[in-house]
Amino acid sequence: MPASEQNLNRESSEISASAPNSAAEAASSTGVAPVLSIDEMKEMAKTLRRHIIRMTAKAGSGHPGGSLSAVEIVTALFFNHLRYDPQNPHWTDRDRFVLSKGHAAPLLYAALAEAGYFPTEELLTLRQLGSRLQGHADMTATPGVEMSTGALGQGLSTGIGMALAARLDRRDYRVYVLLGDGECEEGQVWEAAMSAAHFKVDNIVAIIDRNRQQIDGWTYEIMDTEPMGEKLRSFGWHVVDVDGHDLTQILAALEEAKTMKGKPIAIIAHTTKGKGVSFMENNLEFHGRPPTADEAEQALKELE
Ligand SMILES: Cc1ncc(C[n+]2csc(CCOP(=O)(O)OP(=O)(O)O)c2C)c(N)n1
Ligand SMILES: [Mg+2]
Repeated sequence: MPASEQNLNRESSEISASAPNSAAEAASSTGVAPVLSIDEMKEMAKTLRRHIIRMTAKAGSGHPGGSLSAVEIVTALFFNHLRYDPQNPHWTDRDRFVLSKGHAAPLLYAALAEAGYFPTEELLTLRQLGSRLQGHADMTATPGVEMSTGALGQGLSTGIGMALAARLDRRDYRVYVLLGDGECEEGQVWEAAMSAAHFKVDNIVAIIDRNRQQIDGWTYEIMDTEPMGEKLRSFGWHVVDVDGHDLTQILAALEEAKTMKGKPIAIIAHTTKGKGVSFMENNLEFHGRPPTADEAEQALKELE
């Protein structure tokens, strides 16, 4: 039986998130994260998009729109910028990535698999009973998932906790939190924003996927979050705007963030929901509906 099938057929009891066997194992890195060129990252972005289409089509449920909009953000992080070790997910000095918009789990799983945390064949078990790839990110189930998310509004708070822990422990890892723009309507996001500035947390980067849509409408219709940059600046953040589909701009902003002292950094990434598939772009329907078999076929053709 090919490895892919073996994986799909594994019982849930055989699949458990990899935990460190000892404190020494958690402390030391045994592998390296990939660092791809811009051209290689463009290919990787397409690969991640194809995974998202296949996974959600096979599962018959899931959130393709908000997964597709953040593909370049996650590609730049996982395949060029972040420090981590897929062989040792609990390595103490790894950078932390928190997917606060936890419904974009298909994107996170696709990146984790391509980064080497688990086999890519496992991606097709998305949302199956017993799979460790559930509909929303679960830190107790999936290697590489730092925080359980899906209830929107909480990721920035937990990310700040991780960043403050680094400071207390005198470690230089950094924390990256990806938020949705609709998610930013949650009050907790602004409590977190206020505390990050107050405590001068400069080892955290909040990246806002500014696709201008949420579950059932445009953000300006449901609850206008503009001017997002001015709001964050008034809370004491350093804010950078980028084209969220331009890898060079995203990477430049991430590098700029590393130089910031005494202030938290927000990157507002202007994106298109459903990016990369013509009939999904800016189409609210695909926030939480998977492609049908025919739609998946057409999408995959566009992503060749
Ligand atoms: C606390 C909470 N309220 C409501 C939801 C239901 N919900 C899931 S996704 C979503 C819209 C999120 O929009 P946005 O943050 O803009 O995500 P994106 O556009 O990136 O998919 C909502 C309301 C939730 N997951 N958590
Ligand atoms: Mg949105």
